[in-house]
Amino acid sequence: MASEKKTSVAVVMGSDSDLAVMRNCVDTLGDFGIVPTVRIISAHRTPQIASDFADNAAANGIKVIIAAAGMAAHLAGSIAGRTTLPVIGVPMGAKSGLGGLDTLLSTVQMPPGVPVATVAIGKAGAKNAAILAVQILALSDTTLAGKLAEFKKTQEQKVIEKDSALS
Ligand code: RP5
Repeated sequence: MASEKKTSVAVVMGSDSDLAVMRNCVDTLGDFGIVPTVRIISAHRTPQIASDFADNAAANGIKVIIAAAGMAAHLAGSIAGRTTLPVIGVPMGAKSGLGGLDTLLSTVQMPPGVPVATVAIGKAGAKNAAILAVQILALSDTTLAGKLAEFKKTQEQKVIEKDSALS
């Protein structure tokens, strides 16, 4: 089993086939200076490891868990049921021929009392999961809060420049 590094964010995914999309999440966290713990853990194929991960995450120093899975996606929900840490779910797209709608619904439709903060399907969601994790951490980290403000400003400026280029 991969060792747990002492970082504030864990990025877990159900399969190595999710890795190409989830690189967008890891890279975006990197833009904010966060090197996450990255794990391949499956709610269905490695259920005991998934349980152990969830049970030990807080004690291992994790503050936010990002969980990505495809098809009948239960990884984020099953982790959320075993921890008080915030869990962000990333639905993986188009593995089943249903375009990711199956995955979106199985990630977002959690019963009351066990929230999973679900982002968009695929690449956009992978990136937004990272930004949402940074926003959570920035509530108690002024350096991160400053980086977020800078990120927003740069993003805005890029759109303004594209708009100006049209006229
Ligand atoms: C899910 O099943 C994984 O998260 C992946 O998105 C999907 C298919 O897995 P593989 O068959 O590609 O390993 O559990």
